[in-house]
Amino acid sequence: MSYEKTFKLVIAGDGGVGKTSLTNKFITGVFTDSTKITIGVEFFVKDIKVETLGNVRLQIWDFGGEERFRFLLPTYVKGANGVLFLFSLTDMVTLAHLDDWMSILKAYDPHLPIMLVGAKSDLKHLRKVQTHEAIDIAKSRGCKGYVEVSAKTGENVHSTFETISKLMWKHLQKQQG
Ligand code: G3D
Ligand code: MG
Repeated sequence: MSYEKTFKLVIAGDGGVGKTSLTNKFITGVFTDSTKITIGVEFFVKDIKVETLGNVRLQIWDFGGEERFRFLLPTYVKGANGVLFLFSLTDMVTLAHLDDWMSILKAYDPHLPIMLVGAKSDLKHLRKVQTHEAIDIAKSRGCKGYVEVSAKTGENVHSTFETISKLMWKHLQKQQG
């Protein structure tokens, strides 16, 4: 099987928003209640079949969002084809941090496809960010889409990776003219 469509996908966002849980759920289909803090960067590969694209190989970079690893970020986004920016629907501050990340990502590639992802959608009673607020922010910051996911229930997990795959392919084709 050939993988001409190999993408580097960066999972960005603050510590604790659910990056590792989402990645685990997507890769293994399992939600684990206690994830360890990600030190530096963790790296995964998953092959999927995407409607209209065919076989896609995703290299997923799950970043330790903790402040002390920030210095790694510019190196880490090098060669990225797309980004899922995660925030927790239970914590407005994690959404406010989108701008910090955007400046780093845009400096690397102003047209890099970035999807805004509201995580932990199952925690309805703890929700602090409304869907329309997140959509407004996604639009105003030039994100290519907005989706709400739950690594716990699996809601929208697979489709999120499919959508970003399509966006990355479109972007790559533009780059290659
Ligand atoms: P990070 O990789 O962005 O730092 P983690 O975040 O994936 O490590 O998740 C941080 C905490 O949030 C974990 O709980 C994890 O179980 C929880 N979490 C992640 N995604 C979801 C989700 O979709 N639903 C719910 N209910 N919880 C989620 P702990 O207790 O280990 O801190
Ligand atoms: Mg993590």
